[in-house]
Amino acid sequence: MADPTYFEDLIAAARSGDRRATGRLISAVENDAVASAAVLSRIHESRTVGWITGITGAPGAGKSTLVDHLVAHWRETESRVAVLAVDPTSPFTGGALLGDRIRMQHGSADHGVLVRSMATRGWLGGMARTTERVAALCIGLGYHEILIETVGVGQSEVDVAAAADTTVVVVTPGWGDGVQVAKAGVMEIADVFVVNKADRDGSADAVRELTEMLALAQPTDWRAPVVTTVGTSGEGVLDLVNAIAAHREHLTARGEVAVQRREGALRRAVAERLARAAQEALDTPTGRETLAAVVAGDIDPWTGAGRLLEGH
Ligand SMILES: Nc1nc2c(ncn2[C@@H]2O[C@H](COP(=O)(O)OP(=O)(O)O)[C@@H](O)[C@H]2O)c(=O)[nH]1
Ligand SMILES: [Mg+2]
Repeated sequence: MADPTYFEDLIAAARSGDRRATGRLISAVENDAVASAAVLSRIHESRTVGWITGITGAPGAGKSTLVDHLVAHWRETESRVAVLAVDPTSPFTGGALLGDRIRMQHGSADHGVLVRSMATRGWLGGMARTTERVAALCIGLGYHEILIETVGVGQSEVDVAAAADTTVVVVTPGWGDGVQVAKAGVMEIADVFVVNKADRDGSADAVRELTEMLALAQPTDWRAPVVTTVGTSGEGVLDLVNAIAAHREHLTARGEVAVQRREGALRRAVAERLARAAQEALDTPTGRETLAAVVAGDIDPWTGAGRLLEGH
C-alpha cells in the first residue's frame, strides 16, 4: 500500500468497470482513515456527472421496491447506477435481497449496477460519514446515479440527506405519523415526497395532508412536489424520476451544486482530520496518563482535554 500507484491502478480499473477493484476501493474508504484520504484525494473533481439521490422513510414504506424501479429505469438509458443501502432493518442487509432482485432483473454480468450494503459501523463519525465518503467515491468513479437508501426518521437520516443532492421522503397512506414527520425535521430535508402504496385506502388523504403541511412551510424557491406511486406495479415511478430530474435541473440552474459539494467536502475533511488528531492525542503516553487520571477521578474530563489539546 506504500506504493503510490496502488490506488491509481485500482481507480483506473474501477472506472473501466472492474468490480473487484471497486469493492477494494470502497472497503478502503470505509475502513481506513489514511487510505480513505489517499483514495478520495485522487478521485477529486474527476468527470463529476453523477447525482446523489437519498431515499428515506419508515421501514416497510417501499423504499427498496422503488429503488428497484429507479435502477431499472436508469439502466435503460445506460446510466451507471450505484445503490448504497444504509437500512439496518432491510432484508437486503442480511440476505442481499435487493441486490439479488436487481441482479435478477439485469443479469449478474451487468457491470453498470453496483449494490452495496454499508458497513454498520463506520470507523469515525458513524454511518452518515462513511456513506458520504462512499457516495463521493462513486461520483469520482463515474457513476451517473447514486442512490442512498436509509431507514427511518432521525438524526442519522438528516445527516445522510446532507450528503444527497436530492432527498426523497417516502410515506404511506394512513401515516398517522404526519406530525412526527414534521417534528423530526423531515419536512425541511425533503426535496421530493412520495406517497407509496397508493393502491391502498387513504392515499388521497395522505397527499392532501402533505400538501397542506408544505403550504404552511417557509416559502423557498423550491417546493417539494408530492408524487404518488405503487411500488408493486411501478405505477407513478416515471413521475418520481421526473421529480428528481426537475430538482436536479433546479439546483444545477442555480449553479450551486459544485459550491455545496466542495464546501461540504471541506467541512467533512476538516472534521475527519480533527477527529483523527483527537484519537492520536489519546494514544500518546500523555494521553494515556491523562485518561488514567480522569478515570481515577483525579481530574475532570474538561481539564483532561485541555491538558491534551493545549498542553496545560
Ligand atoms: N400494497 C403495496 N405494497 C407495496 C408497495 N410497495 C412496496 N410494497 C410492499 O411493501 C413491503 C416492504 O417494501 P420494501 O421495499 O422492502 O420497503 P422498505 O423497508 O421501505 O425498503 C414489501 O412486501 C413490498 O412488496 C405498494 O405500492 N403497494
Ligand atoms: Mg429497504
